[in-house]
Amino acid sequence: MSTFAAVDLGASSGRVMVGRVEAGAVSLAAVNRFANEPVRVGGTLHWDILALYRGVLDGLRRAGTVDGIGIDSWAVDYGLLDATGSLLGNPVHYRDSRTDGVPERVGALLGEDKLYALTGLQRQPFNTIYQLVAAAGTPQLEAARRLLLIPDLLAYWLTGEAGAEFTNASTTQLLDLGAGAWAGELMASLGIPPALFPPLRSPGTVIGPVLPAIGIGTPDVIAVGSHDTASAVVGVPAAGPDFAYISCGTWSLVGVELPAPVLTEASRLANFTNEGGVDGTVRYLRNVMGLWPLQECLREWGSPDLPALLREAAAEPAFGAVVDLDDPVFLAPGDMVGRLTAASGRSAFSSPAEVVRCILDSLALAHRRAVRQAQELSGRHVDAVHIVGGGARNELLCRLTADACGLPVLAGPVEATALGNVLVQARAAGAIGGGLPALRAVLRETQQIVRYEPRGDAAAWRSAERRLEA
Ligand code: ADP
Ligand code: LRH
Repeated sequence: MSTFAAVDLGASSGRVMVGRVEAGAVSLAAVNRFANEPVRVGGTLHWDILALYRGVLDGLRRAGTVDGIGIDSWAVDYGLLDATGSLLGNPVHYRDSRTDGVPERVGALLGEDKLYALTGLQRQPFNTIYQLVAAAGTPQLEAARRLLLIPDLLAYWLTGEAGAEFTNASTTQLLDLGAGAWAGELMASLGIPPALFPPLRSPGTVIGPVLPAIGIGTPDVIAVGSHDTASAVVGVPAAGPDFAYISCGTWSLVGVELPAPVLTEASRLANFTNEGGVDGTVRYLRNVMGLWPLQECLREWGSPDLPALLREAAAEPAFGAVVDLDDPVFLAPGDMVGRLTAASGRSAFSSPAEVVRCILDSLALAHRRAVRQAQELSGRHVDAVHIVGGGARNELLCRLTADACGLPVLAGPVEATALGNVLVQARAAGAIGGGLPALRAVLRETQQIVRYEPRGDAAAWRSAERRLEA
């Protein structure tokens, strides 16, 4: 039996899990879970990176002897190191407002179409490219000699080895998609020093052993799909190629897996992204606002019991209020109920359950739109939608998504990201063989998956959709 530690840092929480791989089976157990609570300092929203690192170390200590460690996290954010390798300040959170107006400026300078042709990436205000343009001229950026994305930063602290794992590098909008290399000219044209970026590394390569001084033994740290969504897509238990996935947590990442990017004008205008996947695949997807609005409401209400609230929401009438969750107005933290109320056109909601129902009906509508668009834009027909991540625990959302898409929803695994992380390590260590279909077959045989059949009323969903378009 081989044992691997998966470090998975999500926007709402982090965990260290131990995956056991034996005779074509995989099992997973959590050894540490910790909250990921951003901190606003001097008007800027930061990640508490040392608290996260402490959670990682505590978890690795509890994991005991392992054959490998893989790290994945949310995309786009980075730490800057000075010439001695010291971290220059806390990484800034992608929801910080420092990039307001920057994408428009960069787009006007370089041409949105040219940027899309080169990088294949969606335009999101938080892309690394815009964060770096926003930070231009700051003493911190001037002093920086290295930029490391979050999983690469943690791997650097554990091993002393600096590098940039490919799937996460593909989310920066600074990668030349065709060449599979950093886009040096693009960086230079924006005054971003190309020398900041370390060499790329592929999922499945060994980064190096943990430094003995850390005191957790010296297992190898292995590069996985270090973008959490890349690992989540590995962890989708699909039986063939004709599936859509929704990696549903803080975000809903909705799309299909393709052998080659889609770079059409229609794709660019729909803001679909071509992110790098494991084994040379393309994650062709759209960022849908996901469970973030719900998380923010729960925070506002003082963390009430979620399962109880979801039961109440299930009893609320459908489509009482729907909002367009793709609206960037919902991106920033704070006053989510106020923003939902304004967008719904109502004067007020009468209860938290009504707000939750509005969020989930609206999220199911956004899932429907993105699943349809992914098929139209890519030409890939799908016959099922897989929901993985924390959202797979939300029965109401899974049911509404099946109804909205008019397709069966297969929900689970909840920890698809950690499983994808473990399987890529296991393959690199020779504990398991095969391509993505073989890894997914292991998941189908060992993980719990719940099936939701679509029910009736297609007309009701069409009319709710029209209400949003009006
Ligand atoms: P991230 O990786 O972005 O931090 P996760 O995949 O961990 O996100 O999913 C977190 C989400 O899972 C929460 O926002 C919450 O809505 C959902 N969730 C967690 N537990 C439950 C539960 N018991 N019932 C329904 N939904 C749940
Ligand atoms: C999900 C995620 C997503 C990115 C966002 C910044 O955790 O990695 O794929 O777009 O965070």
